[in-house]
Amino acid sequence: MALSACSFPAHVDKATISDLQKYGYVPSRSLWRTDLLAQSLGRLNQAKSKKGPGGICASLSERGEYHSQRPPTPLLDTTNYPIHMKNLSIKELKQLADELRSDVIFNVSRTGGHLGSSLGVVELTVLFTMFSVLLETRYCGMLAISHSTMINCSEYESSTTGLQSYPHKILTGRREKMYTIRQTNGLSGFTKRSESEYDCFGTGHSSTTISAGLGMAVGRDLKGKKNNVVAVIGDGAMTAGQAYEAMNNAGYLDSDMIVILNDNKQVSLPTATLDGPIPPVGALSSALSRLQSNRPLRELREVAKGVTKQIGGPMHEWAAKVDEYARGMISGSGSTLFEELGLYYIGPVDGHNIDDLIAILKEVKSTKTTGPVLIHVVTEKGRGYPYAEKAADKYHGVTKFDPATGKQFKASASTQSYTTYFAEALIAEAEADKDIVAIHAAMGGGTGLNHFLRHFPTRCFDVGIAEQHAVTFAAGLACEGIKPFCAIYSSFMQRAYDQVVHDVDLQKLPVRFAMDRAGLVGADGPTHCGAFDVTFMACLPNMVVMAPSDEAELFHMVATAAVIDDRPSCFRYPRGNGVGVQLPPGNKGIPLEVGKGRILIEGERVALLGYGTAVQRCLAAASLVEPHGFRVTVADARFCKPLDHALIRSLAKSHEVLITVEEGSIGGFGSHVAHFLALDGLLDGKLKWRPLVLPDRYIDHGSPADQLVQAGLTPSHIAAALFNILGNKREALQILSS
Ligand SMILES: Cc1ncc(C[n+]2csc(CCOP(=O)(O)OP(=O)(O)O)c2C)c(N)n1
Repeated sequence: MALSACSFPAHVDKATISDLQKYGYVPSRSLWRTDLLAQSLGRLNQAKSKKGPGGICASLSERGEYHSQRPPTPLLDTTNYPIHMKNLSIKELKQLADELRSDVIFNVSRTGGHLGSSLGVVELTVLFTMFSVLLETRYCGMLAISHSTMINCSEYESSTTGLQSYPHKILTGRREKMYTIRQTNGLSGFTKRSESEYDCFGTGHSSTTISAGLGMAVGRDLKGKKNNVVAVIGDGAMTAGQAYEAMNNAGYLDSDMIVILNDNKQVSLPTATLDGPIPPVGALSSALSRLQSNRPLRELREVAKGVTKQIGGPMHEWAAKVDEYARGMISGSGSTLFEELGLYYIGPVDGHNIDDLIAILKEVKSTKTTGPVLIHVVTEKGRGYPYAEKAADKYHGVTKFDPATGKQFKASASTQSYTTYFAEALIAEAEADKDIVAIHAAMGGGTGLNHFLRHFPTRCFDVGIAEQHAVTFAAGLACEGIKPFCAIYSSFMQRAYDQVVHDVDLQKLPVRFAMDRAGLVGADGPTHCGAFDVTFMACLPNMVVMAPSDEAELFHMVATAAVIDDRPSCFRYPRGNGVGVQLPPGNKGIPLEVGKGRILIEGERVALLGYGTAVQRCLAAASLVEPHGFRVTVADARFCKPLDHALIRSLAKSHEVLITVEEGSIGGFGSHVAHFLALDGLLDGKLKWRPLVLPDRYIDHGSPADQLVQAGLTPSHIAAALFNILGNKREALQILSS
């Protein structure tokens, strides 16, 4: 049964609006009055008590009304841009939130993507979008600054985490294109400045919002503008050092801005959790929980704040002391962590309660020159969709699914992911060597280390979203003779580069870096693309840099890294599944000779020298050219540093053409080969060398196959390059057009 249009408002408590109006809180078609926060909250509490527990509208899920068909969304159908929300009442805002939630669920069920985070911020999104319009803003943009939300407009600047941007996209003119999300030429899964004027900052990597928001606030002040800035940051994102650097600076600069801490008690990415919901890591999370349980003190504080503002003169000073006292008492439970950094703390607030959120934002907004304010908002990941609420991973990222049953359609594969093979290889090494430990930055599922954790609960460290700390922490462990494997996605490793250089490589400490998601990553797009790791790792003097060409090689490289104990090492492997080669017995890799590659096919005239899984495409290219009468050499470099000079010299001397192939940016493996060839005089004769690398631009999200075509790195492209260099233009064209 499809939802009927009239079923939407039916769940909204009709008492709410009239009660609020009766208390003088809500003029019929406008939200804003100048009530003080404490008064507003008090009234809302009274109003809520007439509504029953929670005081907020029942969601569709509470009525069990999710179906496989698109749900009717009468109000959302007339709300394509923020301006269309201008005259909505609170009741209608609640209905809009409900419809928005059902629309997000339906859309994601058709495309797959990030669901849980978006469901958690539906009310916040509606509210911020509304807020900006009501303040007669020129333009408003809920923008994602990775794990945070901000509105950006003449009155408001806000950003939301990239993963949380789906409701924002729907309310900012992109609803019609939601079916294209994360697909080739479709909408991005994150906010992106080039996609919409409503995306005022691009996101993908976490914890950037407060910094960007502060920059926007100070920029506004310098330009003499009056807009507000709101930055929303997740409790996970709040575990990163950058958030504290930004708060420290915000407290000092004292520019007006609002930071919304979106606390859903999930610090680490909850994907691939093996044993049910994972408790949030880190001391911050416990501090936030204590704040939530400290209700009497919160109430005292609200009272104190109200008193402070209502009275002046000596009494005001007294009230200010009460306020301070309330803060001081709360400080025992951790809230002044923010206050001591100079942010005025308000909270915790139910982030699904539109009434309370409005009251607070209105109050903060109406107060002139507040300096930075932090509003601690409590939300639930997966909110309103029962299957997500119940799931250990809260449906953080999903494949296509049936909204009626929540059942995801997962394609079966004959091989496992490189991620899983890495975990299996490391477990095998750690079984043999008790000094081996594993470290990840809030990515137990993404890195496969949840499996390692199961085997070795005391030897696996989730440090929160803190790549910089992860690397230096690993360096410290290495100082004590521990053998740390630091598993960090290639693109997230960018954030920890100075730590890799200064704390690890310079001191020649044997930290092993496992860099997952190397190369193109498909739907996640350029923010998560592992393009640069070979370039930035191989230029470091002490680093051993390797890349497996298949899953068996990955096992061997994990074993190789385990035995390299006098310097740092790293290896990269892609998103996706293995190619189906035989694995080493007992999953135990055999250490490789460092700096030695191998020849896979002996041929003539042309040598294809691949690095990493690009070797597979070299092999496929060799098969493509064979029917044309060419048998080419294919070699697997295995190491970018140290390079196998003997292998390269011999290939260069015995072939007319040498083509290096890699899925990485310029400056990587090919550049190291060229450097060696030039210094060795091997480019002074007849040899033709050509590098195939990722193009010097960012490749948008899309299917992996489409991305590879855009990059010019398919087997056909390699074969065509080969024919072109040999002067066989016709074959080159043929192969590209077939
Ligand atoms: C620098 C960086 N490291 C790791 C990630 C991977 N990641 C994506 S979401 C996430 C958890 C975010 O938690 P939170 O900020 O609380 O947002 P939520 O998804 O819970 O709303 C992580 C670790 C990332 N996006 N950026």
